Amino acid sequence: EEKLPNWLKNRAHLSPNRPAIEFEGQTYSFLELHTLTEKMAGRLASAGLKAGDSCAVLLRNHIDGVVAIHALFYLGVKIVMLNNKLTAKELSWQIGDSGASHLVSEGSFASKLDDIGSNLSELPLLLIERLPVEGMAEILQEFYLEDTATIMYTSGTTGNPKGVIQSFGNHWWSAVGSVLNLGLHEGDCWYCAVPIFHISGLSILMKSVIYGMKVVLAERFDERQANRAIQEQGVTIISVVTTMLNRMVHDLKGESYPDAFRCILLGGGPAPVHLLEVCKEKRIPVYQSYGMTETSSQIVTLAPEYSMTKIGSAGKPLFPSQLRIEQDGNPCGPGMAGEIVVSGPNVTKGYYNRLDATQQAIMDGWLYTGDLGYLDEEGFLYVLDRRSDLIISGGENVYPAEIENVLIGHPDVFEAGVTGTEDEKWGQVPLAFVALHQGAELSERDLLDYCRKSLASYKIPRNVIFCEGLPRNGASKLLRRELKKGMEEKQ
Ligand code: S0N
Ligand code: AMP
Ligand code: MG
Ligand code: MG
Ligand code: MG
Repeated sequence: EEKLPNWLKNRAHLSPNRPAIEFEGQTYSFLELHTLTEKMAGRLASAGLKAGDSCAVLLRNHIDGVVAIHALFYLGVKIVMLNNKLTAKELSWQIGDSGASHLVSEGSFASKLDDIGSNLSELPLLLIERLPVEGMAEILQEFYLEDTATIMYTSGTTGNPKGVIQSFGNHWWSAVGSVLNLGLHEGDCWYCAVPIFHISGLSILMKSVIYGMKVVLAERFDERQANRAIQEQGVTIISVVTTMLNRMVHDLKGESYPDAFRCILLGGGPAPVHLLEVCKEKRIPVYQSYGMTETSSQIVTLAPEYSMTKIGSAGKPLFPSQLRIEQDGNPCGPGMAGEIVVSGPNVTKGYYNRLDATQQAIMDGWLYTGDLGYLDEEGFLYVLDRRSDLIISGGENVYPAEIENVLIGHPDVFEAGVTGTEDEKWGQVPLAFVALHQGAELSERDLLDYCRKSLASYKIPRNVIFCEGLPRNGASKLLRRELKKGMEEKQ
């Protein structure tokens, strides 16, 4: 079995004095980060965590969160990364599904933690600021590439979210694939304002220890702060979703970025061509990418030399990865649209405890993404459409089925359909179409308040449109893409 020396420990051995991470004005070297991590590992071990456990974590972007994540790796504990925007109900479901033995979190989530505690009364909760003062732990000296490092939940087209298994090898090869494309410059510094519970953020932490590169971590995204970090604090690379890039460009106005700033890695959803053109005009170095939780971050990226001539394309696969377009089991030629199918050592082995979903998505080592696209004559990928009705709002995934299930749960609701609608700020937001039971009376506001108990705020429909019935095909399957047609006709 292939293994590598414990990443952060090894990095602290090789380049102890290099800056590892800056948070709220304080910079920690790799040696300091390793020392903090060793201590935290000891404290987590005294609190009961041991090798082979899986542990759910609910954390902010914070130095203590980064230390906690590394400490769990040191202990050989699999980490279930929880999206901190979710409601207690959504979180409880994921924690239960993941089989996590503990929940590691922090006091700032107190009210959510209370509710999770009443749903999962047996689950031990460890607050990182209230761990035993010290403890000794046996630290993993090596990471086996096959071993599970992290599990991240993504919602499905129907039914419940699935835990994507990411191995140490997936993370390693993702970091290697990225650097073989972007290169590594002396003094590189990556700005992380994307959440560390998403692979967009976690992959930056992985790159930091693997490359020996500094990260500037922001607790939350603020466009002025991000622009200032680039202009004044030596940031050379930043990861963003479209909403963030929009806000940064707007905030920049007539100002520009220094020459040393070399890459805005844009991922997590579609990029409007007009925004890419504005960036091109302003000489803002945007690298479009295509990737997903299942590929442990970008798997396709537009290389520097093509960023201007192939505008709108997501680029070519990273060196360790492969891609093809398929329709009805046959490969598509250039220009022909079909499903995007990918493979490589960064691609997940499957979903936690979901053999069916895994076998449906992965065949012969190839992942069927469900996304639609085509390759041009030179092999550049153009993404045309997202997997089954997926709505992406500000880089967060919203599945219509998940919202529909909540809406239908209301006693006055007979049937419900959800679709995405364009939004200038978020790209898309969900829009609900609802038919009530005969004689029922229910206001939009009451129905949305009802949704708030179950759904994260970014999943709450922008509006509810009450209607007589929903468009269905002969087999009575809901035709989500026709929901808005009815609306246009009525207006
Ligand atoms: C866009 C962000 C930063 C917005 O957050 P912000 O401005 O801090 O909002 P809040 O102050 O928290 O809330 C204010 C109000 O706005 C609502 N709201 C917040 N977020 C959203 C949203 N996404 N959609 C709709 N509404 C939202 C709040 O609800 C609140 O309203 P009220 O007051 O009514 O409650 C933030 O959303 C954000 O960080 N987004 C990015 C998330 C992300 O990283 N997604 C990527 C996930 N995908 C992947 O990781 C795979 C691809 C990948 O790896 C990648 C992606 C990007 C870049 C690089 C890579 C890579 O390959 O490395
Ligand atoms: P997630 O794993 O939550 O980040 O979701 C990944 C999904 O985002 C992909 O399956 C695509 O549907 C979508 N996506 C990612 N990159 C792009 C892109 N360049 N263009 C269009 N959609 C994208
Ligand atoms: Mg904000
Ligand atoms: Mg997403
Ligand atoms: Mg009902």
